[in-house]
Amino acid sequence: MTLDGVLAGWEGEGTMISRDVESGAWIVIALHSTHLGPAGGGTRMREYADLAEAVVDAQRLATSMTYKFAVAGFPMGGGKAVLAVPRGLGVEARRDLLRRYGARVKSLRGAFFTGPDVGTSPADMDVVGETGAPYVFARTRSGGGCGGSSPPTARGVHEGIAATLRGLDGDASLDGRRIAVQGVGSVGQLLVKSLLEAGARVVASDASAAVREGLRGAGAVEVVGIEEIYDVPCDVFAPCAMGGVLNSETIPRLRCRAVAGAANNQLLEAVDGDRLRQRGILYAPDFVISAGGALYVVGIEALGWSEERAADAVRGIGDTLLDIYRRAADEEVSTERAARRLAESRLAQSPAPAA
Ligand code: PPY
Repeated sequence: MTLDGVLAGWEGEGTMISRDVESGAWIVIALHSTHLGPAGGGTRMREYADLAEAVVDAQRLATSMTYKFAVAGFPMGGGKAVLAVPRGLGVEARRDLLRRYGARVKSLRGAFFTGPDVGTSPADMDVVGETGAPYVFARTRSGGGCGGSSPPTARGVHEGIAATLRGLDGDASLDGRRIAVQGVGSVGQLLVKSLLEAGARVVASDASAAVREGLRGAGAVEVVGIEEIYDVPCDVFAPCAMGGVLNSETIPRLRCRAVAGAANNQLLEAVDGDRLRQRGILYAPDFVISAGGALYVVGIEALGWSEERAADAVRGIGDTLLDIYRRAADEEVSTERAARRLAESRLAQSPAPAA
């Protein structure tokens, strides 16, 4: 798609694009909605084929953040930033880019809050925060933040998988269940660990051959190739890598009873939610099950919550999913559509409800 088409076709509030001349990176900040509060969302850093692809990614991720906060009843809107970097960016150049990016975030004067995402870490947020404070969340603990969003994201997904199993057959126990995890990155590896501790049998894959080798060496999980993960017979398929993995090519191959994982934007198109429903596969909408990091970080750093209260919000993801599964069954729609309806009803309430 052309950049004109991408920018014209989005229903969000605005997309800001700036060129970081020194590094050759593009800085894309997409603000989808500030209706319920300032737009919050992580900063993704990776290489893209072109600027249009980076903008589409930022916009889709920003939209998902609006839904994520709305379903959770948080006074926050949805946004996302993408740093589309050139190949081979050096450590120093990367750090300088993060500092200039922080200044860009600060120039928005609080319309956008950010934190880590794919390709950035809490330590990176310390650097962004040098110029972007106070609009930078999930810094390291020594940097004054809550230490990152991956652990609460993984905890929320674990709760969500258990709730999804309960939704399937009334039993939330993970003991003896077979779970296929796609992507063993910062969230996926924590999820694999907690699933194993709960007695699940884990089959895993990762795009990196080195990561697959490491997993094989550790011996606790069965490792399959990146294409084979879709064909694994299992109770739950847990996408924890990139978006768009549930589509007309992959859905017919799935041999799972449910899909419940951490990745953002798992469905390539909304109709893929219907495809899953037609196949009788229970789908945990990604913007619900992956919200743990956002809820924990925003709860603690923006809303002044205690760790206990934030942990309760993360645990609540399980009940939220069960509520959505009931609504979907009652309304005879996909779980994706039921979750969107719930978010849209919250967005229609004005002023924003207090969290
Ligand atoms: C996500 O859940 O995908 C996020 O981007 C989490 C988030 C939200 C707000 C600030 C930092 C990270």
